[in-house]
Amino acid sequence: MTEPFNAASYLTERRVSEGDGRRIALRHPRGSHTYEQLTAEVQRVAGGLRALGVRPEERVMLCMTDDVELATGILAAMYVGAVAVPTSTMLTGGELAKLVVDSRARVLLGSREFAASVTAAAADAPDLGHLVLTGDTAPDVPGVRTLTWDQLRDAAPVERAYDTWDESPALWLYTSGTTGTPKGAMHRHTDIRFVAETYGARVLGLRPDDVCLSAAKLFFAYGIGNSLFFPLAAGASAVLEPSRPNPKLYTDRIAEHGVTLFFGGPSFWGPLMAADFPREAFATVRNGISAGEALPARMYHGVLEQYGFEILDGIGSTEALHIFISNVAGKVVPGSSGFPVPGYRVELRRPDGSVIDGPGEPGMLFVAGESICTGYWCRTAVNRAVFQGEWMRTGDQYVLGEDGSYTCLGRADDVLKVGGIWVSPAEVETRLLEHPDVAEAVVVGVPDDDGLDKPVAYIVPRPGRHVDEADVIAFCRAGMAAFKRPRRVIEIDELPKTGTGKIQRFRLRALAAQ
Ligand code: 3SK
Repeated sequence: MTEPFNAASYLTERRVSEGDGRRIALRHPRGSHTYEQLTAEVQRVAGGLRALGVRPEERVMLCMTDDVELATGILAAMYVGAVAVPTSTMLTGGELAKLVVDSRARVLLGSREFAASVTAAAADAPDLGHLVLTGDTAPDVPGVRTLTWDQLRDAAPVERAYDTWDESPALWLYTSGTTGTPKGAMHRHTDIRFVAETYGARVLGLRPDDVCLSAAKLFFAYGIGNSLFFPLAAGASAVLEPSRPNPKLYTDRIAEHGVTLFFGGPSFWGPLMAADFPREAFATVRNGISAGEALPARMYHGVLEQYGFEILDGIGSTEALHIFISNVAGKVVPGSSGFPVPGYRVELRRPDGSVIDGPGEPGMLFVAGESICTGYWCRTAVNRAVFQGEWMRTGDQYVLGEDGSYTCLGRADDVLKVGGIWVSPAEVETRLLEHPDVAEAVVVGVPDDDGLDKPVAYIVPRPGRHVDEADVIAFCRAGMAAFKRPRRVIEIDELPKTGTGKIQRFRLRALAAQ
């Protein structure tokens, strides 16, 4: 039975009606927004979207920096019953165009910093009607009506949220997979309330005096929970930082705003430890939170010793919307992902599908819980493999410890997580094969000194040619988002293959690790 529920209204005007209107919801480079101001701004942007003709369930894509416009754009799309689709700001115009086309977005909202990529994407998307850009000028894009953010928010506000149901689609988040083609994980309004009431309330214990700061940006599932869903559901506040995460800047923001919950990942904690800031800089932080990749135990101990706060590592996924296994304050098992979050069930299964019922035996991690997405948009074959009844196959190998904690053993397939972001070897290999010197290419993940995977490319050159590492890396950077590039390029005469011609990636991983 579906119930009326609108997640944007739950995160904004509910707080006002419950007496929190004057509390600060968002802190950002140009000041702050109270819950009253945030609600009014969401209603204004919602008015703009409606004036553009956006209909319930149509997609509104956003490629924007973490700032008020992105937060209000996401909430306004949901407020009018449309589907917010925040996308990575690291994509090239070509990569972004594929998402605009796949989602059939009607409107694309972009920050002026990304004018080049959003304009290129808009020019290549037949279903797109409107492009809105922050800043003073709207670019010319044939076949698309363009306007500035100020023009968008100039329409009459929408003063009542659309009557969505808890089951209505609210948010799509694109995630990369083995095939190299990103898939849109579809989330409902109710999923947002569920993650806020489970992980946000019961693991992090968010309270109105909390101030959240996240190194993971809002376009990630991890970031949107950290910077929008959890703080707003609790009447707390979020610091929005448009710049790329850098330990010095983020440490300054902690002092400036009295941050209490500090969200990052191993690729952020490593440089933070190396930077050697004074311990007092973190005096207000009650917990660090980590996800994206398994947190090496040495980082947990190092940050605790050096800066005095405990990091709670967890595992989540874009498909589950947020973290479903997590460590808990005061009960951390360093090196593990922790314990199932209340509201979720997890199982480890053998290759034959039987369930492992005790500690010590590794298995494929499955998870069940209300926030699991309804599926990937228009991807039936993958949906049938990944979503099995109420269970989702995560693709991660885990083992249960005697103490009830779960520890990650790695991926069951070839996909890599680099700095917490999925990278599809197939996609990078496709780009490498476009290089004039490359005959064959294979990309594997090779752990660095902290055990965190970095992409390494093995290349068989065309006859009479050699590959130049710097040139190949620059070629990748030019054609795809920079985070996907190989960090090393190794020339090889022949790739190791099985008798049936299948590439033996494990041999290349072992070779690179020597
Ligand atoms: O990578 C993770 O662990 C994660 C955590 C929260 C939300 C989304 C993701 C992918």
